[in-house]
Amino acid sequence: DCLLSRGLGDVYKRQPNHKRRVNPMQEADIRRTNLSQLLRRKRCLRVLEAHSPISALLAEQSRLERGSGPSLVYDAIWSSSLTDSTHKGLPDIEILSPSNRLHGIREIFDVCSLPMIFDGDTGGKAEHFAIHVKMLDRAGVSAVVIEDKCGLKKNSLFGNAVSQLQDSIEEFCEKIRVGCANRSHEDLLIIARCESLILDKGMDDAIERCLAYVAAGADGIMIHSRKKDGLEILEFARLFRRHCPRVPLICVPTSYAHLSFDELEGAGFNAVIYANHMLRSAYMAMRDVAVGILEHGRTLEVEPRCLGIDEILDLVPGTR
Ligand code: SPV
Ligand code: MG
Repeated sequence: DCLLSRGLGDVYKRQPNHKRRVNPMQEADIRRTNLSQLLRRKRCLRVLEAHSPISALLAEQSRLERGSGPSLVYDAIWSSSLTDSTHKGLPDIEILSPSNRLHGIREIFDVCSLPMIFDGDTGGKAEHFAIHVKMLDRAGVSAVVIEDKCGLKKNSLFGNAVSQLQDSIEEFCEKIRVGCANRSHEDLLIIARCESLILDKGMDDAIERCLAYVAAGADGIMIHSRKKDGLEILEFARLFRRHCPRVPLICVPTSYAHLSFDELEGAGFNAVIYANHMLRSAYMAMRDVAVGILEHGRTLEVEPRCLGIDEILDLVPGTR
């Protein structure tokens, strides 16, 4: 109990050089539990994508001190199917299974104590999802999000520009029930992601589905939208809250990037996921640096786009 209420961050801080006194099972329990505790404690969580140990370290170390009020930090990391696939040079079409991705997640967990929300794509076949839930549970993942699509999954931000199929409410509810039945801890949250707005099925369809998913046992809802003005996401939150005032509600403001965290929190969201920004920013800098060295025949001009060697040495504990 004492360990759980302190959380992993504090356990690590007390251990010089990240030497842990907790055993791996305790560690997985603490990490898994931290997300549901945070959701109870805070009105809205900030979640940043991490696709590698170094990006996870940066997420954990990022802190904005403010004169008054508590400093701002990220509460959790998002394991994105888009960035995990891209990082490996593969398309975001569910080609990496959760068991493939767990190798990278264990490396992340070795250096970062934040809880993780795992993007589980469609969850695959219910029989596969049952096994993947057990694996994620054992590793200490805090939440798995599955989306209500079926067939060959394509990235949501394509919308109807590519062929994407939505699952039936009945089939998807069954997958949620299978997920819930196969976890050994209720602290592993099963979150249902609704793609009705992505696929232009309308607000009524989105609300009907989300209510069915909650009734089937989903611990929370992720609602996704690719509309740039952000109006439909705010409207969804308003309508959903009428039916479900307390069910955790998550959004991914990639398309409606002008909406601030405070605005989304005010609209009733409980977690805001910045789903791909660590990968996009890193690889933009890499692309420019690679071309810049060719262009200038030296590295002087690209140095401002690179982290200083001193900063790298400070970033990774145990380097000095
Ligand atoms: C991801 O990050 O892989 C997501 C969010 O699923 S999106 O790319 O917007 O579909
Ligand atoms: Mg994804």
